[in-house]
Amino acid sequence: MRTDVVIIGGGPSGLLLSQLLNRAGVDTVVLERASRAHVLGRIRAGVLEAGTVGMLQQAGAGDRMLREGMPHDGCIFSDDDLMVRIDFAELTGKTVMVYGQTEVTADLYAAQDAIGATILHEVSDVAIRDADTDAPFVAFTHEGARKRIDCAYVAGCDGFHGVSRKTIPESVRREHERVYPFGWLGVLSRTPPAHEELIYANSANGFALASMRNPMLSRYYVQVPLSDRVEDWSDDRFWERLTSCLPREVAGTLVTGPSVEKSIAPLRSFVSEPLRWGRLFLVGDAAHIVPPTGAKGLNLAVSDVFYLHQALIRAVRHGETDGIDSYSARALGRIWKAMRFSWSMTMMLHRFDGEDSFAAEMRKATLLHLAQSETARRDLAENYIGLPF
Ligand code: FAS
Ligand code: PHB
Repeated sequence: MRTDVVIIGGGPSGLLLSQLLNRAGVDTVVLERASRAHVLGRIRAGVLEAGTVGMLQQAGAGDRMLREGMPHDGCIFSDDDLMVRIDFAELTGKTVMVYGQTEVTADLYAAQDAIGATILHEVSDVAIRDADTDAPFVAFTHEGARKRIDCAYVAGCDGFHGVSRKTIPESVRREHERVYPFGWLGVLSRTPPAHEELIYANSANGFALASMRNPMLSRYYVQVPLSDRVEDWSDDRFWERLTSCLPREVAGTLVTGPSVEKSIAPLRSFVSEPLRWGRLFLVGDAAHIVPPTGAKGLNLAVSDVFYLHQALIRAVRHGETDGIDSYSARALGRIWKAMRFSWSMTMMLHRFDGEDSFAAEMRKATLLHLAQSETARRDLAENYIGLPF
């Protein structure tokens, strides 16, 4: 087989890149390790930046999002009972879209099917070969047979545990990491959301987030020690902790119910540089991980796709390499700013075991300053709704 671009990974970044390239006349093959059902069963991000909304529309995969998604003008930060509203619309003129990554992935699969894109599921033993030459290829096993695809370029959209990043020699890679000493226990429940907007709650009992998917599907998170396992948390224990973290005026009207999904995600900040090695390009979680505190993970993957799809179209269709030559530096410029925002939000809102009273007072002062300074609220809003591509 031969194609223009082999895309490793059929998550949101791989599917979006495939959709944009094919619509521009660049042929692709997507290689996905899991089954389509498994990919579609994942529950992850919930907030889309304005740039992401635009990219999905540009890809022809935005219609259901515009019908069923919930535009949000603001969100709340709370410190025990103090509630501070960040008015995105007033402070930046922009809003965000609350629409689950699960739905984004389903819409991208539907759009890919509509154009007859090639997506091979349940592939294994993917190996990227000769990426540092002008004739790269990808070997893999599919339906019991070992296969090979020759291509012009390879896009590594295979997430943190994929093969793409590790294909770049360690001597070339520069990795930066911060692993946080806690995780998020997430619950999905068929109950009305605690509040009409998201609440990021700092409290004496740690961090909690009240989010949603639709008017009868709520998504909640509480901070838990890394040593905790999902089986340590009954629904009752979860609701009790969430209630203890939310402001009393919200907790008092919280509707609880059985969890339909419950999982623990560790938190880390991670960047691997450069994003390019020869004809291999890293995209999304394959290159970087952010703590979900800033709602940046999925959105950062989309901005990588914004830069790379333009670059690959210029290279494949017009033989111009300026875009691929500048991709890594351009994408990293935005990645580091989103990395900083996600890190600062995580430090502002989480209790660290063994922290002293000074750290707790710093958190309180940060939230109080947010309440009293429009400049501080505008800075947070500009980062939350998404910095320009
Ligand atoms: P993905 O990891 O989504 O997709 C990579 C794909 O590559 C997967 O389908 C995988 O099966 C496939 N793959 C891996 N290795 C392969 C191989 N060797 N060969 C072929 N295919 C391979 N972000 C937020 O903004 N908010 C959140 O609340 C949030 N919660 C999250 C919770 C969890 C548990 C996780 C893991 C992530 C969360 N994220 C969140 C971040 C998440 O949304 C990612 O940023 C987003 O999925 C990035 O998309 P991709 O880069 O496509 O990577
Ligand atoms: C979610 O709804 O899953 C969500 C929303 C905002 C975040 C993280 C997760 O910052």
